[in-house]
Amino acid sequence: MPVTLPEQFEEFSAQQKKGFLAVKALKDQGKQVCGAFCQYTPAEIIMAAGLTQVILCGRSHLPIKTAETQLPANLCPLIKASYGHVLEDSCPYAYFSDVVVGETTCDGKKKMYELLAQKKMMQCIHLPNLPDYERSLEMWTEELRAFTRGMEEKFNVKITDEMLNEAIKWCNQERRQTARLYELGKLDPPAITGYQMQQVEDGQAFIFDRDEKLARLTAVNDQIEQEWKEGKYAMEPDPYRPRLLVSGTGLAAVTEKTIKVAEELGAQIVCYEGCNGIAARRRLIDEDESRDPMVRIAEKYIEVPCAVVSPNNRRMEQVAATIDEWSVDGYLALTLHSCNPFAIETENVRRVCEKKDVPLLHISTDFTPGDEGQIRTRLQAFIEMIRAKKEAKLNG
Ligand code: BJ8
Repeated sequence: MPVTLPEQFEEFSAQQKKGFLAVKALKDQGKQVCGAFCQYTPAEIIMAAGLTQVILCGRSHLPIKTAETQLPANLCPLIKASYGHVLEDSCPYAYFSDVVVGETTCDGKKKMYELLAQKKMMQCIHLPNLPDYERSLEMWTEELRAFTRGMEEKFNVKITDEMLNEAIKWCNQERRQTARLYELGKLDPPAITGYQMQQVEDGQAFIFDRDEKLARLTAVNDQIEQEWKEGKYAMEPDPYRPRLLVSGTGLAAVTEKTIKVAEELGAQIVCYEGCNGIAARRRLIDEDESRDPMVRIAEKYIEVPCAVVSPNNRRMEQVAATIDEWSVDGYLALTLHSCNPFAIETENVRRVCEKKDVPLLHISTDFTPGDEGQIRTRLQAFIEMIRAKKEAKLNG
């Protein structure tokens, strides 16, 4: 019997709006807020400093016009939307941020941060470009120490090893639960859709009470597992349903016209890969307290499989392993207009997929609705092709 689990998923998707009030309540209580854009942001250090982390990535096309008064039109929509919100004071999370963490990822973001620094207090982290270069970890650890000192000075706190160890344990618990959500995508018939995964994933970022966040993530996983065991599935059993692996940044802004449509057209999104994907979630921080916590934090974040590092071999290994483990039939690469790192790297991902005989569809999009029809047509052709291939294979 299919089940949609409507209430709990809607609750998560409504969380962003509730988060507006929650962040204001935090400020009313005198708490400090740290805005961030990127998976390289070391959440453990921010937590140890006593700040609440909020996500500032723009997800609407509305502030883009304002941003284009200062930024080039042919820039990634995520950068323009994020900056436009700050110019307009239209994002409460940016408005209430006491400090904004930037990171030297892509050129567009780096240069936007220079402008942002004239509007908000910022602290930038300098990333190594070559993640596996032997001196990179050393440099990156020192960079995180400098970041820690900067937070200590700005907020007049002392960040101890004990505080970092506690934050490491808490963030690991959260990672275990979000990894568990993606693990549910392995089940066949589906226990959860990719759209539902996104709703939970997106909504949990706007729950600022740590205990509540962990409890709700655990509860939703437990419930989905239990309902699957009772024969309540997220989709009807179908041996020919194409199982898709998805990658992309700024997904929250494009989920409705891509992921949701792919599943309406008969596919199932079984997992996500990339900086926010399964491998990053499974990669916990070492909890061995006899070792320097800063080194352990650095070891984790240097492994973020982002296209801004070169070469990004780690991501290619993760794509290959995820295809096998999740029995993937097709790969959906979602990139944003003018995002060169991910658009170019998609060619390397395509080569990995070819070796696995997994077709790849690359959709480059932005935050406007103008390409919805074209995306639907392309997804339909892709899903029909995979379905026919699967039917032919299973029927000999
Ligand atoms: S760790 S993926 S969150 S940088 S889409 S702004 S790269 S031009 S978002 Fe990202 Fe951190 Fe990497 Fe993850 Fe630039 Fe591309 Fe725009 Fe991007």
